[in-house]
Amino acid sequence: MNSPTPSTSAAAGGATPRKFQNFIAGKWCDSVTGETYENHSPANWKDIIGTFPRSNEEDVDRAVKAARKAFKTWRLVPAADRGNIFQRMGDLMVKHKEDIAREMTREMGKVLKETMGDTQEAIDTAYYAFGESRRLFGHTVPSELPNKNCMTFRMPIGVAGLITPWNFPSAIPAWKSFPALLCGNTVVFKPASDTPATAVRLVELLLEAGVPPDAVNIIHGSGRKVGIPLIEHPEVDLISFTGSSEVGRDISSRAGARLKRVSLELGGKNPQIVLDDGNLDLALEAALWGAFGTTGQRCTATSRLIIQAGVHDKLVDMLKNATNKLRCGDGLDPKTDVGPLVNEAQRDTVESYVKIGLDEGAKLVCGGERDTSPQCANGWFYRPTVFAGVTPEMRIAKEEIFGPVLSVLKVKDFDEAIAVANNVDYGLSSSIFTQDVNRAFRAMRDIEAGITYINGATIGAECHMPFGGVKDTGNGHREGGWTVYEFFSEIKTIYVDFSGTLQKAQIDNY
Ligand code: UN1
Repeated sequence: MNSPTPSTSAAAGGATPRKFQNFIAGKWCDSVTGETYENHSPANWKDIIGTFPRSNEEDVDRAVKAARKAFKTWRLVPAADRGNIFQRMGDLMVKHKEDIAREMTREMGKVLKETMGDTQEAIDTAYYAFGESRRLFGHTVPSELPNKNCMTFRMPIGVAGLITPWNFPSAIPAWKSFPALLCGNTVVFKPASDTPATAVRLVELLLEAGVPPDAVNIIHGSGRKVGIPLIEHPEVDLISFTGSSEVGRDISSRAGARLKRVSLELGGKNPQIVLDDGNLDLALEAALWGAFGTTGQRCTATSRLIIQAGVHDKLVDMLKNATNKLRCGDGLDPKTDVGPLVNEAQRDTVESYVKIGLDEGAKLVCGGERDTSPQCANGWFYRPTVFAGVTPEMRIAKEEIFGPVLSVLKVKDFDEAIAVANNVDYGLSSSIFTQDVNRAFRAMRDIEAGITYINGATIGAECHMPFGGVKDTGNGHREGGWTVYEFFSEIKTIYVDFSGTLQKAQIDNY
């Protein structure tokens, strides 16, 4: 939770902070607990974004019951009509794109160019949902018996519990809730407690676009008080979660014990490989963007740079010069390259990993400290950090840090690069810089990851492509693209017999 250390009794400028509410059963309301928490801007502790309900399992129960009731009618609305709502949603988000992005930067810190991108990803997801509404295909298949047809339909499942992170406060809730609703499910949404205001904005726009009020519910609060009751509620049919592997494991076991469908999008330790024949200028740009974009707080962030020996020293030198020039500051300031960490705990984690790296004997190339520039005085800023001389068994080479820390590993050849890339428990994104088509294709085949970029950064997935990872990064589902529609619907198989006789499969025809 984004609570400040210094005293912050008033919002910047003295204005009373906005009081945000839950949206349950078609009404904006406080939690039954009556308790609230404040959320502060990570770039400036004195700026209070608003107060938000600290909800509990009673709020969850009311929301799930409303969503269950709404499911009865929403599931019967023609998919194309549901789709039209997402066309309007896309149009509304286009109209409000800049305000949404500005509020998002204020709320979670990343620079405006990136929050505009985050909002654009949600817009693209809305228009994609509109298109998919007319493409929820099933199959028609010949029967093994005469005068009989076989086919499948995609059916809505029920109530979807969506638990989302703070690093993509528009895009990730959009890429879960739009397909969930489009497929005819209803939604109970628990946003991250660091980005509740962006989540409220999304729900307001969904309502304005025409989603029926009790088909979408939002509940603010902690994972323990809201997330767990949502996962365990008997009337929630499916869960979609993006966050850490540790929390994902817990969700999986709770959902598994109740035989619920669950999609998990978890951690990463994403490698960018640069071979001797790679374009170094592009590789540098990609590494900076991949490692320090969103202040390194992406599941897809580049956290390992695996460089072949022939270009290692040169690229590390280029990286050092370029990283030292990056300016930290408020993401709304056009001069800023890198915003703050989202909260104090996140900065503490980064600091502790830098200490671990130093203790393990890695060589600090640059960064490794808080940013003490005047514009960083009241926020959770940390200098973009590069470690060289990192070996595959070090913790900074294996564990997800979720901050602006890049570990550089030197390798002798392509085979070693792939072996090092695969030497982690995660497998979300990956990239390789090479001009050699044979090596590029071997990398596509051999890197253990859900996503591989050839001559690109590890970040920047497009909304119409499957998104997700292997190993501890997930449980086999893919968000984004056509595949997320498979998660949010289930297949019903239909047999139509027009023979006028009772035909018995496997008996009458043999
Ligand atoms: C995440 O890293 O948590 O590919 C999501 C990207 C974005 C989504 C990232 N489109 O970097």
